[in-house]
Amino acid sequence: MQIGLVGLQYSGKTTLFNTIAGIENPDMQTAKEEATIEVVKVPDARLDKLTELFIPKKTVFATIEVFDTPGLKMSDDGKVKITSQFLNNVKNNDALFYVVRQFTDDSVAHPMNTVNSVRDIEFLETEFLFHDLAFLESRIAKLNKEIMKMKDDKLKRELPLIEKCFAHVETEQPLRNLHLTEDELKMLSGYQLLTLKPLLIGINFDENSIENVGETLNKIRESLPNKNETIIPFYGKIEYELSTMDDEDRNTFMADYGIKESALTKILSSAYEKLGLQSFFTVGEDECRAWTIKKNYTAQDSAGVIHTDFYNKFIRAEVVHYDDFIAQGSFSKCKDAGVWRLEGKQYIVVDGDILNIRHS
Ligand SMILES: Nc1nc2c(ncn2[C@@H]2O[C@H](COP(=O)(O)OP(=O)(O)OP(=O)(O)O)[C@@H](O)[C@H]2O)c(=O)[nH]1
Ligand SMILES: [Mg+2]
Repeated sequence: MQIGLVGLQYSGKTTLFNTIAGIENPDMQTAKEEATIEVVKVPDARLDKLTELFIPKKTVFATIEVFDTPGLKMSDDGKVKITSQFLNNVKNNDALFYVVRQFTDDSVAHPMNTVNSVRDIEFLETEFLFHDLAFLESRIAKLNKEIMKMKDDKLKRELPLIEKCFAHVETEQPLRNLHLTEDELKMLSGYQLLTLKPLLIGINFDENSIENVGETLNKIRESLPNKNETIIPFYGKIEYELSTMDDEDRNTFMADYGIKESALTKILSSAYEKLGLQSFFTVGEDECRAWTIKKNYTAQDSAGVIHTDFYNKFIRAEVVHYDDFIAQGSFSKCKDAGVWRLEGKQYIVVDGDILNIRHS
C-alpha cells in the first residue's frame, strides 16, 4: 500500500514523514521535485505477542510505502499549480494524506499568509476538482472523436462512465463519493483522477493547542462541505521530537502531553479502514508474519498473497483466530476447544486469523 503525503508548502509534510519513517538526522532541503519514499513497518502488538510465543528466526511486519511530496506552490494568480511532476509522484498512491497546517509559528511562512485550515482544505479540494474536471472534459471530447472514426466497443463503454464522472465533478463533488463498481474503477485505473483517491485529512496542531483539539476539529468539520471526511489530528513538531526518544521516555512524554496515539498509529488505522484492509498472520519457528489483505478476501485469495502457487494449488486452510490462540495457548489446545478449523476456498478471512495453507 502506498500513501502520499500532500499539501501546501510548509504545512509539515516532511516533519511528519521523518517521524513515521523514523529518520533521525533528516536532510530538510526541499529543492527536490520527486517524492521521497520510505518503507514503513506497520506496528502490530499481536505480531509482537506471537513472536514472543514462537521465538521465530524472523518476524516480518506488514509494510506500507510513504511518499513525501514537495509542497504545492502558489503561482502569482493565487492558484496552486498541479504539475505533471506532482501527478507523477502520486500516480500509484492508494490514498492521499493531506497535511494541513494548524500550528502557528511566525518563523514559518504560510503560502497564503495566514493560518486557516478550512480554507486550505477547500482550496486543495477545489484545485483537485478543477484538475479532474479538465481531464474528464478532454477525455469526453477525445472519446467522441475516436468513436466516430472507429467502432470500438471498449471506447463506447468508457464514454458513459466518463460522462457520469464529469457530471458528478461538475456538482463540485469528489469522485471518491461516487459509488462506482469494481469494473468501473478498473476502467478508470489508468487515469490520474485526484478526487478518486481515498483522502485522509491530517491537521497539524502545535503542542499548545492539545487541550482544545476536540473543539477545533468539530469547528473544522462543521465548516467543510463534506461532513464525513476522515480528519486526523497530529502534532508535527512535538511528535517528531518524541519519535527520536527511547520507548520509555516517549511513553512518559506522550502521557504528559495527553497524546494517546502516535500519528503513525492513527494514520495506519484510518488508512486500513478507508481502504478496507485487514491483517492475517502466518506463524512458525522460522517466521512469524503479518499479511495485508482486503476485507472480503477468501482463504484462497489470501493464500495467493503469500504465493501464487498457494492460490493455484490450494487445498484447505487451517484457521485459528489470534484471540482464540492467545486464550488457549497452543494449537493442540485450540483443537481440543474446537476453535481450530479446516476451511475451504470460499472461507472469508477475518482480521486476526492465523492461517496455515495446505496445498498440493
Ligand atoms: N511550530 C511548529 N512548526 C512546525 C510543525 N510542523 C512543522 N513545522 C515547521 O515548519 C517548517 C516546514 O516544515 P516541513 O515539514 O518542512 O514542511 P513541508 O510541508 O514538508 O514543506 P515543503 O516540503 O516545503 O512544502 C519547518 O521549519 C518545521 O520545523 C509544528 O507542528 N509546529
Ligand atoms: Mg517537505
